[in-house]
Order: sequence, then structure tokens, then C-alpha cells
Amino acid sequence: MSRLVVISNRLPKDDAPAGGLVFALHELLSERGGIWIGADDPSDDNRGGLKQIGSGEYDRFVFPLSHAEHEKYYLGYANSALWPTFHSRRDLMRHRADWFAAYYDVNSRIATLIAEALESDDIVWIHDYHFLPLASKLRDLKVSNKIGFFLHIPFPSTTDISALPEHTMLPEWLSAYDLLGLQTKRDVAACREYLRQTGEVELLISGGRLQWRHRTFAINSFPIGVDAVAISKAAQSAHAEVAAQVKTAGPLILGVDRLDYSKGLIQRVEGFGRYLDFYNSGDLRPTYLQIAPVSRGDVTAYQDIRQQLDEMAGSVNGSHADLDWTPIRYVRRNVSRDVIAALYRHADICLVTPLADGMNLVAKEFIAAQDPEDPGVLILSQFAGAAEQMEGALPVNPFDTDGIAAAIAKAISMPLEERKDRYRSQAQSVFSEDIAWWGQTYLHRLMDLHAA
Ligand code: ADQ
Repeated sequence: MSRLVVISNRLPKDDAPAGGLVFALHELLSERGGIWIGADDPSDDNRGGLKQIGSGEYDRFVFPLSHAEHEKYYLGYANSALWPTFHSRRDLMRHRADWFAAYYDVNSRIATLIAEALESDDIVWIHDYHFLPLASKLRDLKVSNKIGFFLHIPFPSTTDISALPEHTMLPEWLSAYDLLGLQTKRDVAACREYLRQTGEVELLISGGRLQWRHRTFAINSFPIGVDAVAISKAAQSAHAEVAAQVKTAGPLILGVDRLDYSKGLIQRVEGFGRYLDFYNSGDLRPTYLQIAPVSRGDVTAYQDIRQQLDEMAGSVNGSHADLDWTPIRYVRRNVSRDVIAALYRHADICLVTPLADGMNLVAKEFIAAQDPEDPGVLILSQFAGAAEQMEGALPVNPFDTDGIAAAIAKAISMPLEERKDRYRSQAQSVFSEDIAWWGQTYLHRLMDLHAA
């Protein structure tokens, strides 16, 4: 079997990987073996080669990153230009030529390091928006290995992506991969439409592949999954202890997100406030527990969302709290995965209301953790990639705060039989299209493609 070489910005520095992408890849590499290359913690300079930081089921290496590169490539271009643009937030996009230069230089530099480490039949799998140009830089170095890419975030509309001054380079960057993996069919349609509109990419009749100059490449959707069986087990074993800790006077409504403006937290809190205003009679005292650890706290837009959330939650609590009841509990620290799994199982409702989201693993983790005989209700944004697979969820438009309020009211009073029916249809896809299925499906497709 060919060796798998995975590249992503983050990789686990210890044995407890956190976050969607990192956890998913850890599971895959633990099973299959291979190499994982990611960024080192920023330091004073970027000299030196790949450094091994761990071995075991798979080997881990880091490439050096200077403080200046971290600021311009990571916080700047990747997270202040690409992230908002790809999440339909052109209004928050900030662009600076020196950020792009650093992004491009980091990709060029690490291409050289990776090319030196590659063996001829290695399969390379590159992850996410930090490395869009990486394959084209590897091709410049005459690397002819199979190279795949997976974009974990949504592919934007042609209008949004056109706001990026460098978007004209995308046909070259994307066609350097053999397989472009996206989360949903909607992303595939958006990507194909964008490439068609550039006038530079041709759709080939055979197998729906595309061609840019001499290169052919494929675009397909591979909805990422979760380790549903492990989550279910963790939820069952930690449930009693967590249930004793989280005492509530009424139904428990749960939210679990990185603190990010794409997750729709402000509208969600407002929607819960509207529910309390219009539907809650007073004798039912629901608790909305939101776990939202700070992420990318050095980026201004993330500081703003934190302040807005504090204000909105304070305002809802101020209007409705009583001496013995605080409707919104807001936890900002990281919580262990086992405790989160148990919280999912304990909750009556999970609110997943992103304004834009590649997939959203929380939605799938919540379903995996439920008791099939007494399942909770998932309220799911139509803009989460997960909505394409999870038809049994209660759908909401996250911009419609009255719609969120109505969905909460419906979920709270939903009869057991309807909860079970909805759970069954969602569990079917969550347990069968899990994380192992995702990795295998992607890699099979990549290996099936003839090298260009
Ligand atoms: P994220 O934007 O990070 O992922 P998501 O898919 O919801 O979003 O994954 C978050 C993960 O972090 C979940 O596994 C969750 O359990 C965990 N988590 C959240 N809060 C936590 C906390 N306080 N403590 C510990 N763990 C916590 C990106 C894309 C998504 C895509 C994933 C995977 O933005 O759209 O689904 O990658 O492709």
C-alpha cells in the first residue's frame, strides 16, 4: 500500500487532538499509518527543515514558521481574507498585498521541504484553505505523485470569490491537484460554476472531469463524518456523572461551537430570547448552555463577535433571569470530548445554526450520542453542509430569529414517536457515513484516477 502523506496547518502536538479537522485526520492516520506534516509553533525564524515531533501509529513532522509569517500568512491572508470570503462575509474580508506575499512564500517554501521528503509512490493529501497553491508549487518542482485536496469550508459563490484579487490564480492552483474534494453537492456546483465562468477551464465529457491547459482534474463531494460509535460509547459512559453536574430546572438546550462569526451565535441567542419572549409561559424554565471557546482571538473580527455575544447574552439574561434561574449559561473554556459527548446525550435540543459552514461536525456528534429510545432534537441551519444529509433535523434559516424561536417551541413539545422517527433517519447516515467511510471513499477515488 502506498504511503499516505497528509498536510494540514494544524496537527496534534500531543495525544488529545481538538477541533473538527484535526480529530478527523488523527482517526484516519491512526488506522492507516503514514506521515502528517503541519505548522510548528511560531518562532523567531523560519530556517531549517521538517522536524519530527512524534511517531507511533503514524509519524508527525512540523515545518518552521516565523512570528511574522504566523501574523501575515495565518492570521492575515488565511483567516482575515480567505476565511470570511469563503463564508460569504466579504464585508469582513481584509486584504493586504504583504499578507498574500507571505501566504504564497510559505506555500513555496514548504513545497520544497515536502518535495525532498516524498517517495515516488507516496499519495499526498493536502487539507484546507491555508494551502490552495501548494500542489502547483509541488508541480513546479516536478513532483508527479497523486495529490489530493480537501476543502473543509464552503466553496463560495462566484460573486464572493471574485472579491479576492488573487482569485484569477485559482484555475492554475486547483488544477494542479488530481482530486478536489468538497463537502457537499452545493459546493461542487459552486466550484464548477466559478471555473466555468473563468472561461479557462473546460468540462470533459468523460467522467465529468475538468481540464485546464494540459492538466485534467476531478471535483467531487465527500461529506466528512464523525467516529459515531466512539462518540456513542463515550456519551453513555460519562452521562451519569455529567448529568449530575449540570442540574437544570427544565429542558436543556445545548450549543457547542468555536467562537466564530460564521456560527450564527448572535442570531441564535437572539432566537432563544424571542422564544422566551413569545412562547415560554414561565412555568417551564429551559436552560440554554452554550460552550464557545475563543478561537483566533488575535483577529479583530473575532474580538468583535465575543463582545457582541457577551452583550446579547447579558441582555437576554437581564430580561428573563430570576433569583433561582439563569436562562443562558455561557462556558468559554475548552471542555473534554467525553464531557461534550455526555452533554449531547443529556440535552433535549441541540442548536446548530451557522450562517455558513462546510459541514458542522457538532450536528453529527449530537445524533451519534443520543439514546435511540429517548433521543433529543437537532435544530439545524439550512446553511450547514450537514443539512444535505440530515433530513430528519428541524431545519431553520439562521437569519430568521423568530423561526429559531418557533423551532425551539416545536422541539420542546415534540412527541416521543416523532423524535424517534427523526432520530432514525439521521442516525442512519451518521453511523454509516462516518469518519472512516469519508477517508476511504476519498482515497479510493483519488487512487482510481489516472495520473494526469
Ligand atoms: P470547525 O469550524 O472547527 O471545523 P465543526 O465541524 O463544528 O467546526 O467542528 C468543531 C469540532 O470541535 C467538533 O468536533 C466539536 O466537538 C469540537 N469542539 C467544539 N467546541 C469545543 C470545546 N469547547 N471543547 C472541545 N471540543 C470542542 C471545520 C469546518 C467545518 C467542518 C470541519 C471538518 O469549519 O465546517 O465540518 O472543519 O471538516
